[in-house]
Amino acid sequence: MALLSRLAETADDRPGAVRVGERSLSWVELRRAATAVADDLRGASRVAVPATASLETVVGVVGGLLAGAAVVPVPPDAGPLERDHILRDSGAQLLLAPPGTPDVDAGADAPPLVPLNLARRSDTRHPEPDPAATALILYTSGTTGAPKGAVLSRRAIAACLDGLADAWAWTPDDVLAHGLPLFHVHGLVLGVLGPLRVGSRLRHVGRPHPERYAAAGASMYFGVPTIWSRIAAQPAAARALRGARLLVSGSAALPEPVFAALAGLTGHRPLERYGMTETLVTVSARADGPRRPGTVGVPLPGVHTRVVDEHGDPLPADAMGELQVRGGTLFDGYLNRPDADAATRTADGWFRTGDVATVDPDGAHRIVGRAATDLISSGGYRIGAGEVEDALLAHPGVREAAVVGTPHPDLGQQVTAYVVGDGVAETELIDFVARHLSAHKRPRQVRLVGALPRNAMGKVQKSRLTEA
Ligand code: MLC
Ligand code: AMP
Repeated sequence: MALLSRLAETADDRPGAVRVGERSLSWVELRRAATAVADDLRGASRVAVPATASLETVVGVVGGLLAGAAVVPVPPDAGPLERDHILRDSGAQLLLAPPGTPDVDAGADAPPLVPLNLARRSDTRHPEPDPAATALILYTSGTTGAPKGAVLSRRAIAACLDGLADAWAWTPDDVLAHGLPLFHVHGLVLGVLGPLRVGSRLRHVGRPHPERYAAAGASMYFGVPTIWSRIAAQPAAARALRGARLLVSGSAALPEPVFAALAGLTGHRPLERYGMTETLVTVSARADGPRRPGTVGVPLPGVHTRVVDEHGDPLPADAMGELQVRGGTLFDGYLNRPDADAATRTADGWFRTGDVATVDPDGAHRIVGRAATDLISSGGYRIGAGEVEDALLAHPGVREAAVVGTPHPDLGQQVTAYVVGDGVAETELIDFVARHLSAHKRPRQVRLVGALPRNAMGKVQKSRLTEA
C-alpha cells in the first residue's frame, strides 16, 4: 500500500480537501501538483523544505515523498546557525521552496533551489518506494550540542498512522483541524500525512489561535497543552468545539485543570497520546476507551512498552521508572551519530525514552516527567539546554551561561538563562538567541548573575540556580 494511500488512489476532485490558511486544493489537485514537484527531483535522495505553515510546504513534502526522496523539514525561523547545521548534516541536495523565500536562498552553502509552483500539474506515475526507505529526517534537540537528525522510514510512519486510525476510529468522514508547526511529528506526520493516508479532510488554521480553532468546524482537533489551555481560557471558543468528535492533546503533559475545564466547556474529555520524534506516537487513549486526566492511554497495535529501574530490570504495575518502547513505529537511528544512537538502545533492542512513567494495573500509562533536567518542554517543543547555552556563549558579552526550564503557567516550562556577562542587556541576549536558533528556543527570561554555582569539580549545579 502506498504511504499516502488515500491521496494516491482517490479520484475525488471536490474543492477544499486540504486547506492551509486561506488556500486549499482538492485531493486530485494536490496529487497532481505534488507529482509535478516529484518530476523535478530526478535522482535526488534528500531534499530540504523550509517548513512554513503553508500549502507550499504540504506540496513540497508530498512531492519529495512521491519521488522517494527523504524529506528534511527546516524550521522556517531557524537562524543561520541551526539552518546551516540542518542543511549540512542532512546532506540535502535540493531545497524546495517558493521563489524568494526569505533566508533560504541567502545561505552561502545552501543547496540549489527548486521553485515550488502550486499552479503546475503532472500525471507521471512514480513507483511506490520501498517501505524501508527513509521518508523524513526530523531534527530534534538532545541535552547537549546541535540537534540530531532522526531518520524515519516510510514503514514506521505508516505503522504509526494506522495505529492511530485504529485507536481514534479516524476515518475519511473526519475533518481534522490544527495550527501546529509543520516541521515536527505532531503537525507534519500526524497533522498532514495522517489525513493524506486516512483520507480525512484537513483544515490547517495557520497560527493556533483559539478563535481559529473555534471557526474550523472540524470533527477532530489536535493541539499541544499550551493551545488547549488558551482555548479553555476563552469559553466562547471552547464551546464552539462541542460539535467535534475528538479533542486530542499531545507533545507535553496536559494539566488536570485544563482537562477539567475543556471537558466542562466542550462536553468532550480530551484524548491524550504520547510520542517522541524518535518513536513517533507509541501510546494513546482510545476513542472507545477511558480518558482519565494524567494518563496517556495504552500502547498502539504492534508497540510494546516496559518500565525499568536504574539497572534496566522491568518493574511491576504502578512502580515508577524509565519508559522503554519497541515496535514498528521506531526510527532507524540518528543521522551521522552512531554514538548517540547506541546510547538510546538497550542490548535487547528497546528504545530508552528518557521519560519517567508508571503503568496502572489496567495498562494506562502515566508520564511523570523526564529523567534529564537538560531537556526542557516548553509549549510542546523539546529544547536542549546545551544548544541554548552554546548560542549564548557565542555572544561576545557572555562569559558563562547555564540554561534551565522553570515552571510557566502557559508554556509548562519556560527557557530561563543564568548568565555571567560583561555589560550585556537581557533583551539583547534574548534577541541574539532568537536570531541564531529557532525563535521558540530563545530564553523567555535572562538572569544576570555574578557567578554560577559550581561543585568541587567545577561543574555547574543547576538545581542550586533555581533555589534562590
Ligand atoms: C518572538 N518572536 C521573535 C522574538 N520573540 N522572533 C524574533 N526575535 C524575538 N526576540 C516571534 C516568533 O518567531 C513567532 O513568530 C512569534 O514571535 C511568537 O512566537 P512564540 O513566542 O513561540 O509564540 P507562543 O505564542 O509563545 O507559542 C506557543 C505555541 C508554540 C503553543 C503556539 O509553542 C507552538 O506552536 N508549539 C507547538 C510545538 C509542537 O508542535 N511540538 C510538537 C513536537 S513533536 P510567528 O511568525 O511564528 O508568529 C512531539 C511528538 C509528539 O512532541 O508527541 O507530538
Ligand atoms: P519531541 O521529541 O520533541 O517530540 O518530544 C518528545 C517528548 O515530549 C517526550 O519524550 C515526552 O517527554 C514529551 N511528551 C510527548 N507527549 C506527551 C504527553 N502526552 N504527556 C507528557 N509528555 C509528553
